[in-house]
Amino acid sequence: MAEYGMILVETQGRVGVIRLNRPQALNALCDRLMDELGQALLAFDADDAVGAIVLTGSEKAFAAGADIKEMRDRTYPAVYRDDWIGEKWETVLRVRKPVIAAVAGFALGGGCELAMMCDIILAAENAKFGQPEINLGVIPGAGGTQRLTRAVGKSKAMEMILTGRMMDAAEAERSNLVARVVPTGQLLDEAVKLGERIASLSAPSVAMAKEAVNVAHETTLREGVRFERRLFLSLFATEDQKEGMAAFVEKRKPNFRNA
Ligand code: CO8
Repeated sequence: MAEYGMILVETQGRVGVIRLNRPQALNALCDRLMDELGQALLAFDADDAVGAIVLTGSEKAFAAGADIKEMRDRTYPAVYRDDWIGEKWETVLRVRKPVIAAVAGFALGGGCELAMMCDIILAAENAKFGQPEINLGVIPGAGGTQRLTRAVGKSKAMEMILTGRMMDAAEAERSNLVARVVPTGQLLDEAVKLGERIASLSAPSVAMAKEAVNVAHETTLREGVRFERRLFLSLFATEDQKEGMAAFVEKRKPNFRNA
């Protein structure tokens, strides 16, 4: 497995685990970290032995945002020319396998945006989510105004983005920002367990289910349902559909071959 300087990467069973590991800066998302994260995500996505990916940080911080020290002197012509955000920040959106964000501690600014780009957020009891960019004289830049609003609704998103207020884990669960809250010490185990469950299922149907849910954010209901139907019907071309339904009828566990 590749060696990285700012992340730790391992597999636990069929789950690829990426841990952001820049403790002295609360996992602030500098360019190098984002490059490494992108490489690790694409490597797991290409690895047939991996069925789901968990992205996590430390107990104190998932990530306290983009690196303010690195960002402060950037100029508009340079960030525009380099397609800074698109290039470095959106790799996670290209991953076809499910990505679970396991969030403990701070998920602020770009950290909250990164978690929201993942497919499922599991929160530890000590998690804190926020978009504090307004305190720095800017606004969210990696999708925060859009994804937070879709997740929690306009009023709460406005309040958080206009004031920088943080939301704790209980509020995040109530507001549908996260799937579930778990005890802080059990976060990684719970995330890996969830990843294992997903990885045990048929990979083509998992990938298509993810794609179909994501389309709900991008299109009308009518088009979305049409898209879902096309994917649903296409799964009848897989061996796993025959196996899954035969196993049900024969009252046994399916043996999916991802084919
Ligand atoms: N960038 C750089 N360094 C950071 C960051 C950050 N975002 N957050 C924390 N650090 C550093 C601190 O500077 C400090 O380093 P040092 O010891 O060298 O001074 C170290 O981490 C520990 O931090 P604190 O001493 O501040 O720890 P506290 O426990 O007292 O406070 C907080 C924790 C509340 C999380 C506090 O650190 C904080 O407010 N951090 C900044 C949060 C923030 O504003 N995030 C938004 C950043 S802007 C952004 O994300 C825009 C994204 C746009 C899209 C992406 C484009 C690339």
